[in-house]
Formats: sequence, structure tokens, C-alpha cells
Amino acid sequence: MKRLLLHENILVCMVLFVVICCVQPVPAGAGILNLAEPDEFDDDDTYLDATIFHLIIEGDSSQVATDLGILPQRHNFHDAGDEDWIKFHATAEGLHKGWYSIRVSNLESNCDAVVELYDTDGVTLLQSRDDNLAGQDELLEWQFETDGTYYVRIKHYDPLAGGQDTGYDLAVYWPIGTSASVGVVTGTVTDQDSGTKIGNAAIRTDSGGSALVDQGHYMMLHPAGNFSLALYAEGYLSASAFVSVSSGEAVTRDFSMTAVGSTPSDNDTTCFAEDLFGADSREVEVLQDFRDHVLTKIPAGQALIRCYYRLSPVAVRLMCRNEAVKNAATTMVDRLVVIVSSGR
Ligand SMILES: [Ca+2]
Ligand SMILES: [Ca+2]
Ligand SMILES: [Ca+2]
Repeated sequence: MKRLLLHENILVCMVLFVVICCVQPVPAGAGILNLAEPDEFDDDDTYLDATIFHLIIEGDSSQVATDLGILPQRHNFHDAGDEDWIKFHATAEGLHKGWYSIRVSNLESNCDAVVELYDTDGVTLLQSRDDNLAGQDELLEWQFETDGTYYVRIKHYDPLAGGQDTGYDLAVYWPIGTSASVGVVTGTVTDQDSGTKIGNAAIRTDSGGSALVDQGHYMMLHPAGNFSLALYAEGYLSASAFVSVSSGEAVTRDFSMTAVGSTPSDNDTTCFAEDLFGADSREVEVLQDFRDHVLTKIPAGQALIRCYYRLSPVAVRLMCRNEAVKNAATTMVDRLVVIVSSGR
């Protein structure tokens, strides 16, 4: 009988041992970890991997923006310590006077978001906002004094939190304070010589519009009307063009950029004479002929060509803003065409 009791006690101890070994301590926060799928942008945990955000104009709800997917991004903190980075190109001047709004909205119950804005180096913190609790919106507003590409980090207030019910919408708005009519400009950006797509390029308009080129393609919401658009990419001559877009319309302007040191092609959109007279005009034909048959033959002429295309975006912006400058430029080019024509 004693032996039987001893065996029963041993059996109970073994069962207890197995149960104790199987039941692991639960770390803080683990109850909500690893239960959510990463959001569609979640390769974005540093500023170097930041997702390009297509800026939204406050008050706009146009169908054309919806059709192109220029909308707030849906993110979540799928795991503890998840960070979500985006980047956008800001302009200091224009209709919005350099102001932008970064908004986190439609938060789920376990999402307590912190919004941080970083300078163009990706590491210098400009401002941090965490005014509200879980499930409540956050808003960071900033007036930029310098054009450039800036970074935004969204993180959870609790570094151990993550998983289910941490979803949120993220958007950067161009707060021009109006629901004015809006159109969209889209296009491709390629290397003139190789035809390869150019990334790491930025677009700015004289109305304050801006966009980042994503793998050779860009999309930009913009108030309807006429404006000048300039394109900048490291290692390339800047390009520019006049653009006219109507409400609800999507227009396409493709660019082929000229690498520094290369000779601009006939298709290069940097030429402000084309903007003045049209690409197929006699004036442009005479000037292009002079460029290709005279200037390209001598070093001074090649330097003049590079200087011309470098200054063209500035000239286009000035002409767009000031009718007198445009008239003066027209007169100047007219006289130049006469001189060039008479010398041939
Ligand atoms: Ca995420
Ligand atoms: Ca992330
Ligand atoms: Ca918060």
C-alpha cells in the first residue's frame, strides 16, 4: 500500500513538472504581439527606406486623385518596435507659404501614435507631437523655410506594443485652405542618352506644388490652372516646362534629362525658347540649328549650351510670374533669331 502511494506521488510530481515546464512566463505586451500582418509599406523602418508620400491638397476629394491612389496611406504597428517612415518634398514658397500638415487619423484602439518630423538629413529632429492617447488623432504642422526632401517617423508611444488593432491612416497635406478645383500631373523621367528611369529626382512648381520621382515616375496633385514646373536630379541639368491642368483632369508631361556634361537633345524640355514659341516653331528650329552646327563645335559654345540649360528653369519661372519678363524674353529671342539667321 505504501509502495502504491509512493508511485502515485511520483506520478503526480511528474505531471506537475511537465505542466510547469510547458507553461512559460508571459512577457509584458506579448499578448498582442505577432498577431498582425505587416502593412503594405512595412519595409520602412529607417529614413533610408522611407516610402515616398504623394502630397494631398487639403479639402480635395477629387475622383482623379482617388483613381490614381493619391490618398492617405494605411499603416499599422504589426510588431513591437515597428516604425513607419515616409518622405516628401516640401517647398518654402507658393500658395501654402511653406506650411504642411502631417496627420495620423482613423486610429484603432491599440494605436497610440507619435509623429516626428526630421530634416533633410533624416536624423535631425525638427518637431515631435504626441498630444493624444490611443485611438486618437495626431497632427503636426510645420512651415518650411527651405525647399527639400524631409522625413516623417511614426512610432507607437509604447515600444513594447504592437500587433492587432494598431492600424492608422497617415497623410501629408498641402493646407492651402480651400477646396479649390484640383488636377493631377503625371509623367516619366528618364535619362536622355540611356533611356533608363531616373529616381531620386524632385519636382517643384511656382505655385508651391512638389513631388518626388519614384523609380522614374511621378504623380502630383495641383490646383487647376497654369504654372511652371521644374525638375531637379543630382548629376543632371534641371528641366522645366509650362503646364496647364483643368479641374479633375490628369495631364502627362514626360521628361528626358540631360546628364551634366552631355549635349542636350532636341527633346530636352529645359529650353525656355520652346516654352515661348513652341517646340515646332521656326524660332526654335533656327536656334537648334545654330546650337548643333555652330556652338557644339567649339568649347566656348559648349559651355554656353550648358549655361543656357542650367538657367532655363529660372527663366521659365520668372516668365510665368511676370508678363513683362516674358515679353522682354520674347523680344530678346526674336532679335537673336534674326542675328543667327543673318549670319548663315
Ligand atoms: Ca508598419
Ligand atoms: Ca515599419
Ligand atoms: Ca499619441
